[in-house]
Amino acid sequence: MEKSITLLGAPTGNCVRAAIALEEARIPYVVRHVDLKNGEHRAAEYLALNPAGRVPTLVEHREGEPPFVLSQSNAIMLYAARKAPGRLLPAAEGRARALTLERFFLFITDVIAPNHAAFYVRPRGEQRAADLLEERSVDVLKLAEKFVADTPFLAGENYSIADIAAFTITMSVRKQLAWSELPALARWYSIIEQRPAVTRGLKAFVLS
Ligand SMILES: N[C@@H](CCC(=O)N[C@@H](CS)C(=O)NCC(=O)O)C(=O)O
Repeated sequence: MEKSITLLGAPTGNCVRAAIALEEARIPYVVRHVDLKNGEHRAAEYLALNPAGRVPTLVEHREGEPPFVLSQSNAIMLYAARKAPGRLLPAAEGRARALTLERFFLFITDVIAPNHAAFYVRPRGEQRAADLLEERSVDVLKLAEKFVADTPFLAGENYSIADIAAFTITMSVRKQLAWSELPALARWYSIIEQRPAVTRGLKAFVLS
């Protein structure tokens, strides 16, 4: 059955994580740019797909079926992981899978979410709140130094969605980190950065 996938988005961390996961899972997709500056994400056509008016959105088209829509970056990552059994998330229920999900959600809920909250409140004049949220986010991010001290990846021996989640946020706060105190994290960062799928995902929403 004919199938095609469109990833709608913009050059933001949430969109790039989704793109990297699709790239790593070798899922073919086409990018459709959503112009945030001009409010395209608040237009009726986009809201029909993603009622929250946020990016990214994945739309899977199959001949003869209504489109299947995912409107959360983390759901898109899990969808990609499911299509690439064992490569981004251990397939079997068990400790390795539980640990991977633990590290994935630690970054999503305790690092990325407060960082985004800071980004939201700062331009609204809440400097102190923004500083506190950023500090809280970076404090948790720094825990990753221990995770990668004895293993190459965040959840152990294998690359996973936890590394993708951690990579984009680490990239966006890299200038705030005291890298000399984070040698294992620095090594991990340079390994992830060099992955071809990461390079492609980082470029997915760059307008040429
Ligand atoms: N929980 C959503 C959050 C999506 C989100 O906040 N996206 C931001 C860009 S990173 C956005 O669309 N911002 C535009 C706006 O809020 O107007 C996800 O992970 O997909």
